[in-house]
Amino acid sequence: MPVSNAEIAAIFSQIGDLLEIQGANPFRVRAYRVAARTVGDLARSAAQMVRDREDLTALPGIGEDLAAKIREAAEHGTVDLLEELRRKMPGELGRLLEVAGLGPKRVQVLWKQLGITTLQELESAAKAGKIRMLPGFGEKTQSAILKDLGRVAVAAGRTLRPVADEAARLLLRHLGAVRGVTCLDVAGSFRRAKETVGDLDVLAAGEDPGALIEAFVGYDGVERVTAHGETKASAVLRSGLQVDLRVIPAESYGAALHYFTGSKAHNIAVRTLGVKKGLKINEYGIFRGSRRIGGAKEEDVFRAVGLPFIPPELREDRGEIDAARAGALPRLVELGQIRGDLHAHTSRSDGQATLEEMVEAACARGYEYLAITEHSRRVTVARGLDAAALRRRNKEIDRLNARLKGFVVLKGIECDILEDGSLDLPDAVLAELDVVVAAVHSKFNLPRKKQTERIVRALDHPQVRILAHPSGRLINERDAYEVDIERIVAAAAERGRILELDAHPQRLDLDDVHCRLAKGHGVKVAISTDAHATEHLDFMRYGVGQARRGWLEAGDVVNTLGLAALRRLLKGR
Ligand code: DGT
Ligand code: CA
Ligand code: CA
Repeated sequence: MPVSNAEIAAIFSQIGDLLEIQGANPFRVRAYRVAARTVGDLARSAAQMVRDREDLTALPGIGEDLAAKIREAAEHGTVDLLEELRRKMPGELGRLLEVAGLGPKRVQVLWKQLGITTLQELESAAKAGKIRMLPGFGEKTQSAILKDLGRVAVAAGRTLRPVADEAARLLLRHLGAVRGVTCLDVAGSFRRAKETVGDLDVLAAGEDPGALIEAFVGYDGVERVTAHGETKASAVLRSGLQVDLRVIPAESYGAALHYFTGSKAHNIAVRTLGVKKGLKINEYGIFRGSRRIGGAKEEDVFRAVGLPFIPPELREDRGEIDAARAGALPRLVELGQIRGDLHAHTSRSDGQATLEEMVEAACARGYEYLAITEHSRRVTVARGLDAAALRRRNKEIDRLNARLKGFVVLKGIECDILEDGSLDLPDAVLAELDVVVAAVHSKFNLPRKKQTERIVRALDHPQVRILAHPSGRLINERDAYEVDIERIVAAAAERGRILELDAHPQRLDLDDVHCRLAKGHGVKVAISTDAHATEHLDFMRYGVGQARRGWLEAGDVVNTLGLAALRRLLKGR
């Protein structure tokens, strides 16, 4: 199997971390981080580009040296520089940086003075009270470290959607080719569309269970097999993702699919309903006494307890059973109902594609509109636009719109919210746009009250329509900033503002719970991809998955509207 983009990105970001701890030149550190992002966000396989001898220096932020390192990573699965840094710097030093409050300087002190190189050692030292004695540390830092260690350990074990989706797609294609296969599904959190998965739970049925198991353990994406039985096997894939395969008899398949889809809390609630009806429900079927009364189809399980089918995304025991019983399940929004995207970048700021390329890609996805929302001037790393550049950009869009039929490019901005809640561009230029998306990109560490007031003030601005990625989290990388989301939702409701569900797989922000909170307040949601390349428009499906987990229906999502209705909504208060 070729080395994946995610693997190359991980190599570069580890190099960045280790260089930083070593005290290397910050520009050099940043170059590796940028390269990690560039490769990680590529929709095409970097390894394939290397085989095709493509010019890698055409990629943003990639010079000759980094291009050579991409080739090295693609060909050998590792890079000499990383191996050398690791020899010099043992353990998990890079991962210590993920702990809140630990920068490279502090990690260096921990390493040099206490010999700490792993999260485990860090925890022991903190518990023993050794950290607060170090120069530049203190009681507060020590307890902050202890508090954050758990999060870092958990985050490290969970896999993001794109990696899980790709692994599942390739594995199902492989298993689907086995003779006599009749059913094949990925259950578990994957099927519930959770934003990250702990492992993949694959279920299969077919004439020849042995052949399925052998095909699985012999799959070339498998790094090592950890269990190998007659109807069940487990393995770790080369991406590090753990997979369980269970081969199920056809008469039990639906019951098993329900059971292994979970969640556990939902299963327990359904099983309890069964008990009240004198039924036993488990992964083998539905039983009255010792007599099997169903279980071949997943619907059998729900029918047995008097419920309609509950979509997997709702199965968290968060009220879905009561809603089902009352006939009040939501009609969840579907990918096919999405008619446009309201947050995208082009190469005018930090995107990878031109305006024309982005528009062509949006048309190819059947959309009616695409809002181009470049960054504003304050976000210098993303080459944000000032008023003059924005006006030039608007003219370019006008010229393009004049040529387009049945598709409209909306003039937008992802306008930076400054520390005091004011916007990064003058009102006059904002008023010339179709949609102003406001976003926080700095001062993540303001106190909760200040951060909340800052954002509410931005929502007060008469031109602001959409608040982008409201919590600011980056999954597995950065927690949400301290902010009162309930207050922001209430403020959005009062002002008729829209909240974004940023569909980038590392953001998925709003999260599921906050989507539902928004819906409860009558606040509309925009599912937007925040695309920085044409292929990123496909992140929409992750956003729709999250929206479904948040109980959203088409009527809750503004980009299910046709252009005319959307324009009315954006113009209104
Ligand atoms: P993950 O893998 O951490 O992202 O989350 P899940 O939900 O995929 O959990 P996993 O892989 O441990 O188990 C898959 C499903 O199997 C889970 O969602 C529900 C079911 N399950 C596992 N253990 C139990 C249990 O002890 N009782 C019940 N009722 N169901 C269970
Ligand atoms: Ca799982
Ligand atoms: Ca599992």
